[in-house]
Amino acid sequence: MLTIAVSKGRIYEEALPLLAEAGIMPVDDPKKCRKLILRTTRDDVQLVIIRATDVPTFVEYGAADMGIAGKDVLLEHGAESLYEPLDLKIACCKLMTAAHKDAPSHRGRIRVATKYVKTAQRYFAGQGIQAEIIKLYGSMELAPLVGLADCIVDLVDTGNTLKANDLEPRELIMNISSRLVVNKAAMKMKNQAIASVLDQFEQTLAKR
Ligand code: PRT
Ligand code: MG
Repeated sequence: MLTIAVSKGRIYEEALPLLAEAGIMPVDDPKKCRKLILRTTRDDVQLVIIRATDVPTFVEYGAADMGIAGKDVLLEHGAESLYEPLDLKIACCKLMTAAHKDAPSHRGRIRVATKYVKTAQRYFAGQGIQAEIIKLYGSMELAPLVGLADCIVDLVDTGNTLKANDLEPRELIMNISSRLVVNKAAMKMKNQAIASVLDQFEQTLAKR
């Protein structure tokens, strides 16, 4: 049995066509049922539906053989323990700094609100900027508005969320897309099954 970890939401939606090309179609719809393990049209493949940030953990421990996770999540998790053989080029966005539209560009020590603590630390250190990082779990956009932070580090797609809160994107930290990750032991033990799925994903991507 090959177990693939996927998060509900945009990654799931954008992964479905890729999976379908590999003959993997979930039998249940995770939006309509509460099942966390989804059987598929392939008897030898099942999906586990988990939080986006948990995907690297499931794959690292071998609870899932493969997974689909955003590069943002992988950077923050530290992905040395996983193979990352394929950029699936889905759920694309940008990891950026953002600040109030009227705020001056930062000088000296700054406070940054984000859920990407390690990635932000690495980024500001690389820029030679002294940053105090404040960990939040959501609604980062609020932090500059209420004086909790000078700026935020968050994902930006259309920019509408920033705009709606009088913020603007400032510096690009990284272009983000979702990656296929594979457990290192599974890569050896289930090589044939994994290689064939990888192959089919690659062929589909090449056609896009
Ligand atoms: O929602 P949950 O708490 O379960 O977890 P999650 O937010 O990590 O999951 P989900 O499904 O929202 O995102 C999963 C992955 O999708 C992320 O890890 C990214 O790799 C990718 N992705 C792509 C995005 C976006 N685009 C995105 N725009 N994830 C989040 N956003 C959010 C962003 O954080 C901000 O709040 O959308 C808002 C900005 O969008 P715009 O269009 O207004 O700029
Ligand atoms: Mg979300």
